[in-house]
Amino acid sequence: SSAEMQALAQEFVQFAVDSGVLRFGEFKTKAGRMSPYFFNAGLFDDGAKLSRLAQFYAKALLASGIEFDMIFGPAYKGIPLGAAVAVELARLGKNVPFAYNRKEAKDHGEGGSLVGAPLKGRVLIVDDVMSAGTAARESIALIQAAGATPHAIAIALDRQEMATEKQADGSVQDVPHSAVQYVRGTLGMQVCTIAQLSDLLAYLSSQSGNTLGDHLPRVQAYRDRYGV
Ligand code: OMP
Repeated sequence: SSAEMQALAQEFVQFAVDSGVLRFGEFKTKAGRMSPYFFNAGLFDDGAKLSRLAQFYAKALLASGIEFDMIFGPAYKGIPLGAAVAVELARLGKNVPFAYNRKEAKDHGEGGSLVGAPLKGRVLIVDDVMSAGTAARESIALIQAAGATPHAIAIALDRQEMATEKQADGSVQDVPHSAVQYVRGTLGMQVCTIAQLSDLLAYLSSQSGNTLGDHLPRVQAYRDRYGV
């Protein structure tokens, strides 16, 4: 139910804060925006944290009802995420093939930039965060180039901010919808998120009276400027 998903999202935000994955301060995002918060999935950096993270993805995925034939974890951060989710799903009785890519093509040995199971059928991309949508576009293009179907994306955090789009002249511009809305609406893919910016705002609101709660106005101001 949606109440269960909201509880899961709150539990997840707490877990990310406790793990030092979700931090507050001043950070520059890939799209060049100055953000008062940053989610660094690389800091789920021991076996117990990675295992718990995978359980969150698996719960959100099962609740979403999204069907898929295999998992793709985009380099670099998506590789351990996709692997961990594949392991957790197998543990729950849903064993699916798993693949990932290299950023640099290899010129010897197995060759090519894809590793693992052949990309085919309905592919689920497992990644960390969606902001402006650049990372998602790259994964989608890669799956299409391999002749498979980019069917769905699972991410831990949807930052719910304006997507960017490449213009005909090569420049990059903000557009008035989020990357997730674009992936769902224009590309017709399914998107599964463990938590989104609105869950983070709810969490910070619940922390009023302590130092975490003090970050609320800055995160709200960021949403007012870049949010959708
Ligand atoms: P987009 O490609 O703009 O959607 O940004 C997503 C990517 O930005 C992620 O895959 C990360 O590499 C990075 N990122 C984070 O990891 N955490 C954040 O809180 C924000 C970003 C970001 O740069 O926007």
